[in-house]
Amino acid sequence: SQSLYPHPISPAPKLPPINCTPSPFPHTPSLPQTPSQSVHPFPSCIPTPCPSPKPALTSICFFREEEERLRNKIRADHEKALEEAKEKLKKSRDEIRAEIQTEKNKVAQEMKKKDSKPLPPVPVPNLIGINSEDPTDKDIREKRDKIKEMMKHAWENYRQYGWGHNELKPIARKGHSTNIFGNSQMGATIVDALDTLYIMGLHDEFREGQDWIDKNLDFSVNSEVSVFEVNIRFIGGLLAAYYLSGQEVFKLKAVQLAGKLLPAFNTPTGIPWAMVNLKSGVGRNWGWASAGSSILAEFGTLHMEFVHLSYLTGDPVYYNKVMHIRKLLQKMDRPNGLYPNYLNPRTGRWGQHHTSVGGLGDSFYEYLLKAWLMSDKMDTEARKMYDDAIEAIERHLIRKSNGGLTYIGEWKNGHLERKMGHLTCFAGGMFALGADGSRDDKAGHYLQLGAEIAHTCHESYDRTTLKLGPEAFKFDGGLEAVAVRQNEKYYILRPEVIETYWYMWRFTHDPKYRQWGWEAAQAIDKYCRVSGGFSGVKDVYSSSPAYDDVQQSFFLAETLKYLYLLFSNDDLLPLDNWVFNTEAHPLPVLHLANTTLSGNPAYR
Ligand code: DMJ
Repeated sequence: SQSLYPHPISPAPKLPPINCTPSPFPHTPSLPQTPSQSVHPFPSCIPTPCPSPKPALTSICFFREEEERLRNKIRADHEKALEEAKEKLKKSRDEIRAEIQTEKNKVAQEMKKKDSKPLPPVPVPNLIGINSEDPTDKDIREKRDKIKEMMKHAWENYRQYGWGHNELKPIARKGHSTNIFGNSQMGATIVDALDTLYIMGLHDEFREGQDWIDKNLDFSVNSEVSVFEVNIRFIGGLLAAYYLSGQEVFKLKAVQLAGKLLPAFNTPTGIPWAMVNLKSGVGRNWGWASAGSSILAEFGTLHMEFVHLSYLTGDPVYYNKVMHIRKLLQKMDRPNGLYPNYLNPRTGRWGQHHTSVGGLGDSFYEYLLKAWLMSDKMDTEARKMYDDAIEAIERHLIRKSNGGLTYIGEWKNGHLERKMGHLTCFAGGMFALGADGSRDDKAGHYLQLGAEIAHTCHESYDRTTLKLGPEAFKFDGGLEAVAVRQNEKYYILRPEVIETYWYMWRFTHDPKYRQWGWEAAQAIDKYCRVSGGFSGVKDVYSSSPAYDDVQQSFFLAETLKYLYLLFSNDDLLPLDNWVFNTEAHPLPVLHLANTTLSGNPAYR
């Protein structure tokens, strides 16, 4: 804690006499910074007056004058400090306290000014499909209107009961947060929901959100946050809001926040910590992660946002950080060609050899594909890494159950666990999205694989009482797509299954995907809607499930957005022009011929 009183000031120090042996390096004398650190350039010397006019060899004289000048300056500074201290001590405790506060405010103001300097202008990418006509089919229009009404219900209640908090407790009707957002009220739901509000045409609500962000979103807080979550929800959300609306404030906030995440990369390998304190910059990993490791799906899900940050600021620092991660991964051996979920950021070695396309691994694979798409298919290195990874996944993790359901298991301790997570269901959409451009022109195969995963995940919903999917489901001992353990039976408003329906709809226009999406929307409205918003449920096999009392921010960012897009025309955010980050925030494809990013030929 800061003392209110200055340290007692001692009288001006006695300086050593001037000495005269010239320094062996007369042009680079180490001039004293403070009396205690001073290194005298003349170890033994007797003062002599300077000759006038100066002879040619005047270096000794020059240094003596310089020494004299410094001596006088130090003395004057010291006396000034002494006077100021005496003056200060005459003041009351409260006056001193007030002065300190004023000084602090001044510094904070100046930092704020520095932080909000306008960023250099960059060519705006070609933004296509921000608006679209209403669907002509009345039934589809009505379904879309229903999704919009659900969004309004979620937003209104958050605004009324949780405004500024990260999330909402819809039953208790108050704010909610988890440790991924640290201990601050950073309005996660506002930032995450912005682009959904925008594309739904909820412009008043969008403006409310913008106003809150402008006035209240502050990142100089002493709060330890998840680098991954803050990146996908906040930076992704702010960037998407910027591109859609053109409002500078979102770009500025995204860049300010990114600056606060950078210290997380200060590890011996450059693989970032999972968490960083936004104020101190101190980072660390989750206690539960294998041997102090960072998580593949966390450090491998920064690429899209960081490339956009470099694009918008002209500063390659963000791009370099994520390319460094990629290079490091490329050099590493991979057991069976698979990427383990854990990597130690101190040693650069893998932790436990667990591999998953669900939690802990999922969006790493997604971002390899999307890095390629986002670069207008120029970043072929990313595409190759994706193709290699997917081939290994197909070989080792993808199986067909006895009942004919294709599933993606998890590699653990040398064997395949026949369990699939709700999170893994996003992969159906990913396979479909990556079909075009696949190796050996296996587009048909990957579209088919996407359809099979969509079918399996639909079965996991259909085999429950609530018609909502469990967190994890098994294909073992006669079981097919059902959860076994009580703690895997919950549904927390997750988007992945609906996300896959939407991608499959865009690529095939098979009406069953709209049908399945509508079934899910109705089930959510029936079983998760409460008067104070939407809540997760603890058991999808129970006809009267308990609520978990959390309205997740990704429900507004993803679940409702994918549903809305499922019942919209394809020219709303077309997939040739937009790439959705893993939190469903759309970022435009960058035709980067006109940027100065270095390092990867794709960006020259
Ligand atoms: C979201 O935050 C993102 O989709 C993330 O990639 C994983 N899961 C949640 C939603 O389930």
